[in-house]
Amino acid sequence: MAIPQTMEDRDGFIWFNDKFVPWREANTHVLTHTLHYGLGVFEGVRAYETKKGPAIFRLEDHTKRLFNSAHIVGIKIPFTPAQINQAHKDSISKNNLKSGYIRPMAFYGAEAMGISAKELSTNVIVAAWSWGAYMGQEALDSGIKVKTSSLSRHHVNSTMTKAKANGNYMNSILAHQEATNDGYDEALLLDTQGFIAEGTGENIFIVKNGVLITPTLTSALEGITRDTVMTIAKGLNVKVNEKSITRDEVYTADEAFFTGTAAEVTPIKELDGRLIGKGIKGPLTSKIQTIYFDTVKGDNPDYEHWLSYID
Ligand code: PPE
Repeated sequence: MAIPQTMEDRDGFIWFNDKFVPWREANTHVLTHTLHYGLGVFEGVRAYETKKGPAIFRLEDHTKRLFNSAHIVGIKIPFTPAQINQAHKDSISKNNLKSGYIRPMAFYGAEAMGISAKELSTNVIVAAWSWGAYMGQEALDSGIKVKTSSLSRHHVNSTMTKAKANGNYMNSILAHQEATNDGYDEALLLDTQGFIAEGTGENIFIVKNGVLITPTLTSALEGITRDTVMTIAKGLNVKVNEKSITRDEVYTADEAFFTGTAAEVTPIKELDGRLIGKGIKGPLTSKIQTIYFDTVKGDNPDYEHWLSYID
């Protein structure tokens, strides 16, 4: 029987502080500051196979968010955005990928310990590997079962959710564990006021009377897929409303779906045991999902400017 491939034991190369190192040698010390306290920033980016070869979707926007995240938490990235963009492209070509998921991350070194540590170096990696549908093809086709989490999304004045910061994901992992242990596919987190915030790694949309509704961004990540979907909706002349949403508004919505680089456009068929609409992928969700996949795969000339081909 084939031994399952782990994330550390595989062939390929990882961009690590401006050099490509063999995959199995891309290591860091156990006293690395970020490993102890979680202060680091990262992105999740996808490259898709197109007729003109692999293309990275909205690369510049992801890199901008990476630098914004670093700025929010006070990390200095010792590379330019152009260098990081190039590292993404090179990671795809160096690993001979036609498509894949790309994970850039900036993290502190092991020069010192303690929360007071100041003289820390910033390390940057960009890793790329093949990664299919985040929750499986069935999820994209038929939708998922979601549970409102007992855990709140971070308060706006706690870890600051506009930073895609490593430590924020402890909240996501705990919520995801709770939901999946209870037999659901994913969790939906409320903010500290009780309004809908986001999934553990996705923004949420609902559809009501033909209008697309999504929470304001006070306690959620400023999702790039969220922005893509809002742009697609405007192109379809569908009204988009950003506002506070309550969980019972989701129960009574006609359709609902999650968006994210990893999750793409994933329909939600039920929340807390209540079917949403007919409990299937709704018509507007379906239309947006189709346009989304056409867009990322380079089959939509309207949005080709979002693609960075590998040169
Ligand atoms: N909210 C959260 C909390 C989040 O982590 C993501 C991305 C989003 C919203 C959607 O953002 P965007 O990808 O820009 O549309 N989550 C990333 C990490 C997932 C993981 O399992 O790791 C992702 O989708 O790549």
